[in-house]
Amino acid sequence: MKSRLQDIKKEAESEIPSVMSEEDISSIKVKYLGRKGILTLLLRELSSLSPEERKETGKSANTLKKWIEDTLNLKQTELREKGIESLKKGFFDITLPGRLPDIGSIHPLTKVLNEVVDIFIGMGFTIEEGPEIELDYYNFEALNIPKDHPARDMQDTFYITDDVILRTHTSPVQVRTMERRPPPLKIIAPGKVYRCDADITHSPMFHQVEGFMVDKDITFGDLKGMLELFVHQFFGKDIALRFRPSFFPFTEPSAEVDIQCVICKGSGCRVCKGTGWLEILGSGMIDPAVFSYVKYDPEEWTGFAFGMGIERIAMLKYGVDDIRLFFENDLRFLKQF
Ligand code: 2U9
Repeated sequence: MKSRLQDIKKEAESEIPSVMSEEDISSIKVKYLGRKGILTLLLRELSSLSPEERKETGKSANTLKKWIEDTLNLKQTELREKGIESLKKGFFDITLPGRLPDIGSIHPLTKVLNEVVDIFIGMGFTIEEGPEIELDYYNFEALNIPKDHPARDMQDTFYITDDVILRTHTSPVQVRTMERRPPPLKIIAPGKVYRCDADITHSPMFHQVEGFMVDKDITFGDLKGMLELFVHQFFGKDIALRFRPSFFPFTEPSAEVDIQCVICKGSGCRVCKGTGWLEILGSGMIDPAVFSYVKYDPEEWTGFAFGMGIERIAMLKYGVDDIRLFFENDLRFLKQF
């Protein structure tokens, strides 16, 4: 038994100092100290020895048992500390939050378009839509735009054939609506329009919202009231506006609307070119010639109309100085809205 103990001791001393993992530690524990472990079995056999031998071998066996237990405990502590050190070296911070997936947001033009539309819905207007590929008749002819008008030029309009074009404004929607429905009408026409033009304030495709109201006894006063309400809701109650005489083939009289510069509040700056005012939309009383095209009696019905470019309104509201930023899809720009 003495020599068996010697063999166990030799084996333990040669293999325990080289353990590399927690798995090694538990399998060595089982091998020597488990219920059927080699040292456990030897300790059980001690009772068969004489008292003298039992005392001597028992002492050596218990010393070996303690050495195995202490060495394995030490090894376990060392391994755990090493593990933490190697985690630290790899800068692995388990408290960092995980990476979130990119989440989309409403495009600033959609946001502004929806805001404008919502304000007019609040005043009782309803939405009408129409085709972006349009007939010359609805885009120009029925809107009293003469054959020699510069807007009809190839330089300004995208032609598909002689009679078919990409619409240059959403006004044909109103003409089509009047053909389908008798007055009174109170509609807005939002949508994409196309013009052969590109620089920092013009894009070949842009968005418009046009409004249109036809009824008995509609006056320029109704137009002014509605547009004032719109400006105060969209830009703020403290923003002044003015109506400046203008000309459009489809409205008479016509006016352009300016608002007090939203940047300098009227004192003059780079954005308003020192004038203190910014042009935001065009408007007027519907020309009786337009009513004649759709067989509305101009003696019985009057109406007003207005139109605005959404990109321009968005640029003024948010101080954006280049229209192309809306179409480049740079997330650093889009995330600001
Ligand atoms: C019908 C009759 C009249 C719509 C109008 C304007 C004035 C106007 C511009 C604003 C900036 C176009 O995007 S823009 O370049 N629009 O100035 N639009 S009155 O008048 C109509 C529409 C339909 C049947």
